[in-house]
Amino acid sequence: MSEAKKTIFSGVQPSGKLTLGNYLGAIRNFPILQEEYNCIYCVVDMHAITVRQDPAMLRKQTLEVLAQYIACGLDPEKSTLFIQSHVPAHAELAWVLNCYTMFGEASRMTQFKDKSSKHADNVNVGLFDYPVLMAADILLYQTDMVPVGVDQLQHIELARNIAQRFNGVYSDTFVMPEPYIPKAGAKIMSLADPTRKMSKSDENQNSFVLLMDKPEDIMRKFKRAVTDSDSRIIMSDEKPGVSNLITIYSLATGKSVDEVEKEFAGKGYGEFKPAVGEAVVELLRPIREKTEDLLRNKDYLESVYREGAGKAAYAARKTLDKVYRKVGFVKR
Ligand code: AQP
Repeated sequence: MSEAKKTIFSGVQPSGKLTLGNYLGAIRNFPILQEEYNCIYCVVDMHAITVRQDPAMLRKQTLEVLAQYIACGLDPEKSTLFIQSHVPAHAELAWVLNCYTMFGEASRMTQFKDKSSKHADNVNVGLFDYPVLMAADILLYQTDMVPVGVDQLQHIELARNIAQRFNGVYSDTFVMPEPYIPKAGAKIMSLADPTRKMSKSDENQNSFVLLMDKPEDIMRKFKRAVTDSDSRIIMSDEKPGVSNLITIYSLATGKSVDEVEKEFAGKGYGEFKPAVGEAVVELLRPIREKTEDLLRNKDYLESVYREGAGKAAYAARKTLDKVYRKVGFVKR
């Protein structure tokens, strides 16, 4: 990792299959950034256990996310790819940062409120502490920019507040991270209810598209996507379903919103929805095929995550040593 380049950090939870929302909002941007920056991308398995996971599934999904990172264009020679639980400094820094996070500010996190209502039988302390662990993930690597979907903005703001507080008490220790939010695709909406975010934990299987979905499933989901009774294909706040489909089609084909509106002027949903489905099938086909190939080569995946953890641990240790010294821990 060169000193001159700025650092990018981001992570994805292996808490289920990745959706088109995860891809368009976050992962799609990861490979673009790796040409110019020191990029560190993590599979955040420690975050995933804040809700109940089946252990065998969690192991499988962790490797799947790693394979999908590579299938989406991340090059392990250029970016550091690793699994969060392999670098203990994440948990160690999170503990210290807990002591610099106010209960009140953590209580305001909307994701905690949403997830605790979704998992009312398991509102554990880890779920509450999730944003502090995320702050540790980011601050450990002296991260300049964090590419995420818009739903993560509040957590990045909290990471900045914690960093500022710590820097204020002990002098400059952490770089202040900035969010990197894509202009389009920052919030892909549910296909079944376009007022809600597309989310892999949605009970309605037709509300989300998975990166590993078969073409016929993708086509079915788009044909059923909720729109409205006015059949014009235009971007408008009054037409959240159609606007969401236009965004998806525009990102999948590389056409601008204007071009899409012109292409479908005078045409109805009967033509538009299958066209979006086909564009997404073609966007995801190479990713699915490459992921399947990579998952057949476990030795290669293991070599990637081991080497990645080695590089990440080295960088993380430098920050953690500094933090331990500043708070007054005796040197080991
Ligand atoms: N619908 C979305 N549109 C744009 N970006 C999205 N992201 C998630 N959903 C959308 C972005 O994907 C990255 C990884 O997300 P994550 O796996 O850490 O978890 P999440 O945000 O909790 O995703 P889900 O699908 O909503 O999971 P569940 O259903 O388990 O809560 C992040 O950068 C996120 O912004």
